[in-house]
Amino acid sequence: MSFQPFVPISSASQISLLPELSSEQSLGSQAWLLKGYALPHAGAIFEAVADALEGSPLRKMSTARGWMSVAQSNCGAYGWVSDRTGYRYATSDPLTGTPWPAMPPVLYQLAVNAAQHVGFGAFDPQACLINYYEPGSRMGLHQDRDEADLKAPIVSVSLGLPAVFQFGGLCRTDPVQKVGLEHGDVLVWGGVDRLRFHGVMTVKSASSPLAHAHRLNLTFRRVT
Ligand code: MD3
Ligand code: FE
Repeated sequence: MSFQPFVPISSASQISLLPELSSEQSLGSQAWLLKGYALPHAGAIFEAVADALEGSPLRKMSTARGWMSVAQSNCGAYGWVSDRTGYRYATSDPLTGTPWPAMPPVLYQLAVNAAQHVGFGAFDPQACLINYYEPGSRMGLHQDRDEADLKAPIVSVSLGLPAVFQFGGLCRTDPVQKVGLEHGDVLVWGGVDRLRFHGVMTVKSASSPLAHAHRLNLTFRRVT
């Protein structure tokens, strides 16, 4: 699975002049969308992710119900893995048999800062799941509940192609709110919103040849 790094279209100096691009939206009482929060760091994030993927490449994992359409890898002390027997966190990459690449400082710091920005102090993420969507990829409605520490927040960074995120309730059948996620957006959620069902609708290809060709999502979690 190849990873195509891409250059940010706008420069950081242009972005900082547009306060509306870094506004925060509240999605729940403890869930926030930080529009454009990661934009100034997009280039550095792509480089850091490309480095990590040299140690642990992208791969499509299997589940009890079939193959995932999203290609994934991890960096950090723990990585989220799935196979036909279920989901778990592992300290080694089952593909290489070696520990996951270390979490690059630029990724760690971005996650810590974003959590701090909305009031989650002292977030110390141990796992960064790298989700790579090609057009046609999706992530069905699910809860993130494989972590022993459900008190810590989760931070997710979206880059590249836009997607429609589904933000549901605590029951699978609760109505979902649809939220557009764009290049540079960061989501932070925890507390009462930590176990909400969520998913990503099928990613559409870009209409412009100058646009990004894939969607990259980084999800930072405390595991133990
Ligand atoms: C809000 N990834 O890897 S991240 C996942 O965009 C995952 O690739 C999605 O869900 C992605 O598990 C969405 C944003 C997100 C994740 C979990 C949440 C938002 C959430 C849990 C509760 C509330
Ligand atoms: Fe999730």
